[in-house]
Amino acid sequence: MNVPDTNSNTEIKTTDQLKTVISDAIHSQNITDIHTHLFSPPFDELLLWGIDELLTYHYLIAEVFRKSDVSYQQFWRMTKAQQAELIWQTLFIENSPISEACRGVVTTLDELGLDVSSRNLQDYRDYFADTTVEAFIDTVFESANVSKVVMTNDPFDPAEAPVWESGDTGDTRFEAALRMDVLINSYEDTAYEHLRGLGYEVDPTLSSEKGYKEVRRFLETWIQRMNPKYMAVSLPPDFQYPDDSVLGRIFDNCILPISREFNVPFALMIGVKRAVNPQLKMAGDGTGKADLTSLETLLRENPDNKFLVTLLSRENQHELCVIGRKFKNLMIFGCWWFMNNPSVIEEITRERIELLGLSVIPQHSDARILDQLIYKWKHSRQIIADVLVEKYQSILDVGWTLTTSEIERDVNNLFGGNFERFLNGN
Ligand code: RAT
Ligand code: ZN
Repeated sequence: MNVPDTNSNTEIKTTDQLKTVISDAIHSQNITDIHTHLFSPPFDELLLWGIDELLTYHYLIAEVFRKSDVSYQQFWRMTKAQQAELIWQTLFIENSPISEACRGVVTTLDELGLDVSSRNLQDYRDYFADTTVEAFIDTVFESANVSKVVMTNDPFDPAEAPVWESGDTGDTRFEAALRMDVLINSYEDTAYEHLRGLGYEVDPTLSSEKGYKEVRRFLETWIQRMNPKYMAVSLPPDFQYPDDSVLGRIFDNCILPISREFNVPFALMIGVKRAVNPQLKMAGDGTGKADLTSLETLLRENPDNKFLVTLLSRENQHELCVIGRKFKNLMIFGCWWFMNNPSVIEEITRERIELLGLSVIPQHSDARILDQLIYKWKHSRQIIADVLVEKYQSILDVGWTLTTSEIERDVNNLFGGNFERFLNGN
């Protein structure tokens, strides 16, 4: 975290000064990125980076089919390099790359010092071929001014297991989040067998105290192994709580007690409709508006539990802010996935600050490819800065006084302080 310098108690007098102070504070503040899909180097192939990964990001895969005649079958038969070439040709050469996901690639290449006007894919490939992943992590963290990233760690993924078992996840800038999607959303199909295979005496419908105890034991083991910042799950828009299904029983008997006992918040990412178009594979998920009554109930009935929440539907965002005003055990975070577009980030950030002041975590990157930290944070920082200028200006206009260090304090809270306090508080 940045320590405000002692000369920053000067009062801000003009709009130009305000803009400069906010811009400096936002750009010099290092960020804790609370939700990514990045991995530290020991996870090996799970850590994605480089131009071909950037171009085959699933957000771009969804876009390429709209502009290319390639069939799903043809596309999935291609190698990654061929897919990247098709996406480059279709979305960057034959059309202008102005969607947010395309623009992100252009910003990233530019920030890395590559010549975007050359449009020379081979040059970009050569740049990545000449660097090591360790060196590139430093380049990216420095360029994005990110100090920590929280990974998404699936205890059911055999590719992650050896690293967790080794006890060494390498680079400490990468922290863990214990992802619960398989346990919660696929208990009967996948998790049950897996747990049995590991010697946990669970029952197929998870409806006995013995089964709950075993799932708690599984969670405890993984909390000790990963030391996660939080446990997390993505949920469909029609998620219900309370509920006498596996989900409701796992919440009440396993996750919520463990979350309290270990002081590990539970992150809910609500509103994803998985596989709306299965032909698109990972790019095939959609969004839907949730009924937030369930979230209110969860927050009200579990006041000693801490919840981090982000929602995927634009229509839910205002209601979520109102819920935030009612429950201090809720920390709203990020503009998730289809919300992570400039116009929506701007709208949501303004709405959150108007309703909740500075008590939110305005953004996370959701980066899947290391390089994306650069553009996702560059784009979001600018929008957050613009909203802050407007809000601070409105109180300066009526005679409120502000100092540089006060603005630095606020920015520090938005980009890391609020998260730390939420994790560490009671
Ligand atoms: O934003 C994404 O990349 C999505 O595919 C999801 O991973 C989503 O963020 C999630 O965490 O489920
Ligand atoms: Zn994600």
